Amino acid sequence: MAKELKFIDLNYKPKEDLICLFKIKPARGLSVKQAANTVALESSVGTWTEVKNENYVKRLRAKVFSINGNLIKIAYPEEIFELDNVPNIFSSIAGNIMGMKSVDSIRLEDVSFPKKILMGFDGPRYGISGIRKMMKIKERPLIGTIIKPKLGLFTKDHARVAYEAWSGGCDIVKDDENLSNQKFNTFEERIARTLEKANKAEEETGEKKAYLVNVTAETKEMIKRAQLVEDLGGKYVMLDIITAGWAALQTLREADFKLAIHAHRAMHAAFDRNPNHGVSMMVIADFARLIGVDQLHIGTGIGKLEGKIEDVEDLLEEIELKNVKATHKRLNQKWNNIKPVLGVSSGGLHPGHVPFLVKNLGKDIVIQMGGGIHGNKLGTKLGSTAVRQAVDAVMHGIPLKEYAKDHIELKTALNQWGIPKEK
Ligand code: CAP
Ligand code: MG
Repeated sequence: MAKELKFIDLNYKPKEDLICLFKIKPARGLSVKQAANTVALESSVGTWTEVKNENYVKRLRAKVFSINGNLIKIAYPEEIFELDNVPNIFSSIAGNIMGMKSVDSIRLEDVSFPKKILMGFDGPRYGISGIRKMMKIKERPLIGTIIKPKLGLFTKDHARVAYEAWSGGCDIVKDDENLSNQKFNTFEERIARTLEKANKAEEETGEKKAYLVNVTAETKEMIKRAQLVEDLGGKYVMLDIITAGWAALQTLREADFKLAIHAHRAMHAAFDRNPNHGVSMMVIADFARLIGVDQLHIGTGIGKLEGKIEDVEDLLEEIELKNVKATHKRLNQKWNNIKPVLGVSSGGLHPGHVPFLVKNLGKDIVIQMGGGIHGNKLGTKLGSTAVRQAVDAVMHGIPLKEYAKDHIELKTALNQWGIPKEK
């Protein structure tokens, strides 16, 4: 343990630094200040003992400039990073420190990027307004489905289910996170056949229909697959950004396809579920926006997966606003030219959840239902119609129960799953 707290400077006013907000629980016998010093040291230029040339690199020290109970803020001089290399940044700010003995637990709650880092990235190609323009949907939430069963369908059935969903009223059909290039449903055949159905549904309905195929794979293969999507006239690709990794997301975005990127966050909970340790979803969302996803899963606050609606609202602000204001658990961020990302609400949703989602998250979201569409007793097509009806009802300010009286698809869904009481 360092005797002098050289990495604490409570008078420091950050300028062009990258700021991190951490929640830490010091190990027994240590104060928050001592533990914070160790965090700043290990995540910048220091190690467990003094070494030669320390004076030489002094200017690159990270500085703990705020301590508020267990919440500490650390400023990292931008010079210590390769500015356009996200894996490199994570190796410092969420690297060794996550396993240090001097903290019982440590959670990176938020990060705020200085201008120089923002300038190294393009952010989303389309963002909310670009997606709305592409899909020709002005105001209402976008409606999406995930093909279910999530694995095992043969390609022709996958394409048929997609077609039914589009015909019934979905705008977006996406692969599930664990579908890639399995024998029963290979990538090449799936993209070709499903895009054919998207075109057919577009012609028949006069609406835009998008297929979000999962290109998650080793990076060269990922690029090959994205290229094929572009060549076949697709609009979107989907990437499992956590399992593929930050470098893969950078590779995909920097390849500069004309495709929108839908970011699935499978495995995020390994980092963010423990409220005292790990990396928060806020941080994941920040880097996803910085690199440039167009859509990002942010949770529901009501469906099958862990997460409070307040946290989902905070996340939505983080990815949508131009200027994000600090709260006790969040840092401010000016996003400059980086576009807003469209939030995706998904996981255990059914039509009865639509009023809650729009009330709490607004209209600039994608509402996604897998089971809540394909599980409808009337089947996929009418299951999609039921969601569309729920969205129409909410957009016209009509209670679902009333709208369901002369809309049998919605009525069926509500009979199956009900309308949850608001907490
Ligand atoms: C939803 C889903 C999505 C989750 C991801 C699933 O299906 O396809 O992957 O929503 O979670 O596999 O669970 P259902 P999140 O609609 O049938 O639940 O959005 O929280 O990242
Ligand atoms: Mg899924």
